[in-house]
Amino acid sequence: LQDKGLDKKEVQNVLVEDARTGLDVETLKKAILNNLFYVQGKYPEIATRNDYYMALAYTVRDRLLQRWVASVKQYLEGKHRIVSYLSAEYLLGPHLGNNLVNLGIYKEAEQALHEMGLNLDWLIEKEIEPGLGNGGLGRLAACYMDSLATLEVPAIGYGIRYQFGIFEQDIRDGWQVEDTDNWLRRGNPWEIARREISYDIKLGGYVQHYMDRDGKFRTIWTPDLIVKGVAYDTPIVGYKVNTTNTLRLWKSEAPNSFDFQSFNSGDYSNAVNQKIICENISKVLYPNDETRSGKVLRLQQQYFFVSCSLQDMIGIHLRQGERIEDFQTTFAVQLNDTHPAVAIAEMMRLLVDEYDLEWVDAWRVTTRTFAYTNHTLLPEALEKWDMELFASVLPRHLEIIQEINRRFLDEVTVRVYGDQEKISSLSIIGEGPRRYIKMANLACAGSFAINGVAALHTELLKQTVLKDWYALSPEKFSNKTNGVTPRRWMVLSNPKLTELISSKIGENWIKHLDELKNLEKFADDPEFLQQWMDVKLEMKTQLAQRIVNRTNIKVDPESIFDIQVKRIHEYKRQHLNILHVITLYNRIKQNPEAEIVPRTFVFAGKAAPGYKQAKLIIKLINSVGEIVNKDPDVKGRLKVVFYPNYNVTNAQKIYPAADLSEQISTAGKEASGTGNMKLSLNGALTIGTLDGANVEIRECVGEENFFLFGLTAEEVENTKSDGYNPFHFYENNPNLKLALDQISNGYFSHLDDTIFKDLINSLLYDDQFMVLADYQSYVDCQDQVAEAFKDKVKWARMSILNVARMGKFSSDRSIREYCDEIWKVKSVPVTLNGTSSK
Ligand code: F58
Repeated sequence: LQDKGLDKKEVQNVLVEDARTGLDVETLKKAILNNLFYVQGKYPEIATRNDYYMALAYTVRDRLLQRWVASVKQYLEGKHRIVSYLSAEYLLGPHLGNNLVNLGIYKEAEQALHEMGLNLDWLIEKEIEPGLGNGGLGRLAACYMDSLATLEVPAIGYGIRYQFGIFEQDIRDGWQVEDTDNWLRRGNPWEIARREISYDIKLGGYVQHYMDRDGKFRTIWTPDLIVKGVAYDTPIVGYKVNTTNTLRLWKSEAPNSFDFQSFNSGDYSNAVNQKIICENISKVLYPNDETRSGKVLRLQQQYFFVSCSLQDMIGIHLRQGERIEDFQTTFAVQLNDTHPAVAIAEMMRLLVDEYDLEWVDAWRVTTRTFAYTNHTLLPEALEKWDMELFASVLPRHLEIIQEINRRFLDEVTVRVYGDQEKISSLSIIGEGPRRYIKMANLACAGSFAINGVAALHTELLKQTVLKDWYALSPEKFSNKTNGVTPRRWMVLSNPKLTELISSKIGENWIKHLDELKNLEKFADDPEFLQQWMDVKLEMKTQLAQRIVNRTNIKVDPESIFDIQVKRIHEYKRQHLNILHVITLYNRIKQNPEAEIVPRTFVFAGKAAPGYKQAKLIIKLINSVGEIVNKDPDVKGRLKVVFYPNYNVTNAQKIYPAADLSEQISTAGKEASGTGNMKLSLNGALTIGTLDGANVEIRECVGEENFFLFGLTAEEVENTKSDGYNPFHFYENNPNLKLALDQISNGYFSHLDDTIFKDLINSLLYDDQFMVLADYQSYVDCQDQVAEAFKDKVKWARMSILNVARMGKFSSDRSIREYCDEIWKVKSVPVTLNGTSSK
């Protein structure tokens, strides 16, 4: 400090509460006007809604900065192991409301704005969410960042600052239409560009080896292209603690020194082209779900963010005065699926080529640093890279992977006594007409821990896709069932239910979700039951309003809100749900007086732009809706809604209004699911298969509070190996036959009998996902749902018990398990003005 001409006292004074840090209503009001003036350059009379949003956002950011700086300082002063979460996706959702909740100043901000004649919700809704993820995997990363901070665990999340996040979905004539997500168009008050933190990343080119004067082997990698990664930091504050961790996202740019030659030689357009190529790397999030083709840019993205992140971590480690050999004492690095798995090869390259470590020493560091989470069992979704493509982007890493594989297979051959099948299953390099690299195998070989994301998923991993790895190193395997943060998914999104719960059991449950248990004793209290039903009805009424605004469909808040919101995928079986809708519709048509419990079916979710069947499912939902919603015989008893552009913002409005949560994937296909947890936590009952975390949810809430149907994972496999014939189900089930025939012959599509042909054919003659096999069991189960819903009080009681027993599914619990069992890290409370929490 003295070097910089600063007095220690002066610097510390910044931390004393002042106009930029105070949390009371008066100070907040002053700060908002101050920021309106000094940041937006406006006075109230001419300020726009966005100006006010920005003024409030900067007011909140000032308060975060104080905690953020204190956290960084405290981490650097002591010797603490830091969690480094590597994820290609973070589906954060809007920051403003969440930061107000976690800072504990939501009410104060609301009051301050109210006194200024403004409305907080109106400003919160102005924020464009950062949709830097596809779905569950990206959202899990965001929940985990929240829990790490809340549990006061030193952590950095590393990822990519995509200029365009997940596409925006619009529905036109029933079809999905994609639009680009220009989320940065109004600026981003939540990030700080750290231009001084940047790294050069090499791509392509060739490798040379030589022996230096001291007889040491040296490697030179001469790239085709160098790109620069610049750090953009976002603070992640924990709930009512000072701890504020960093989410560091990398943006790609052209290096400063860039293309002087072309420029000097007058080749201006080439220089501009090269700049564009560099900027393209962090341009757009790939929307592919589960299956994807080998795209060079995707591999470049993965390597780009992983290399920036590892160089950054090594820098932090060395600046602490530590030896490179002890890297793993400073960082525990979690690989969120295989997308960052190239980190294992990059770590070896950095240690061996740049820091001169011997191979065995480098491998020791690497294999004590990384841990790998698997998120899928679908074999077609396991990442593979064509070897030639890989070599064209990362020539040095191919050599390193080959060396890792050579040494690894030497060891394995002895262990499996030459069993060729096992050796080729464990090999990191796949043989065939074209050779390829198996990223899951690289991740397993280079990690000290491997986990699945739900109990069933971990068991199936051990029995199927990672069977030989489990046999080789059972001690590496463990289960870490997913969880969700109750801050965003209850306190922020469902304030009414939050308040009702807290009025009975206090507020402790927000940080200790197990305490929801204490609600059980109120499950028979008539007053509480009534309040519970009132809150649900109010949330349904609000959603009904949004639905009519967005889709023009009028729905009845008293009907069952039957909700399936998630990515559209055949394995998630939105088409099974729609077959049930058609079945109810047919009951009405066959007997208009039939007793039908009114239902509103809400669907939402994006289909990968290149996934034909998924897009056809969206069209089918809308086509069925068009007929059912308008048919006078239905008398409004059934409504089908496709709510467009499912994202975090919309999810927050949908979950609180759900009565019934559809978790109907083919058993054995959904790794865990997290929407199942959020819906249940918000008081919805689940209709579901024994898949993913549904199994554990059912165990917790009790089988009497869970609507179970369908084949088990084992039965699915047996049915398939016995020669499953979907056509047989079609022929022998008149209701199923009728529904499928109606779809085929154009009943829902203005007599066009061609549109849904591919979908129907795949169901009748292939049906990989057992839709027809599970149809009757599903319909029967739905009949039980309808029957149960008739008794509103009984339903409310089930709903309360359900919520009371969801404590396990907090991401705090998941993160505690990762900390204790994998990362071996402890919390480090951050003090501010002498206290560690609000
Ligand atoms: C999801 N995977 C699982 N992948 O499907 C879900 O069961 C689980 O709850 C969740 O992870 C969290 O563990 C998932 O969301 C992706 O979005 C990938 C993005 C990159 C392309 C391949 C799919």
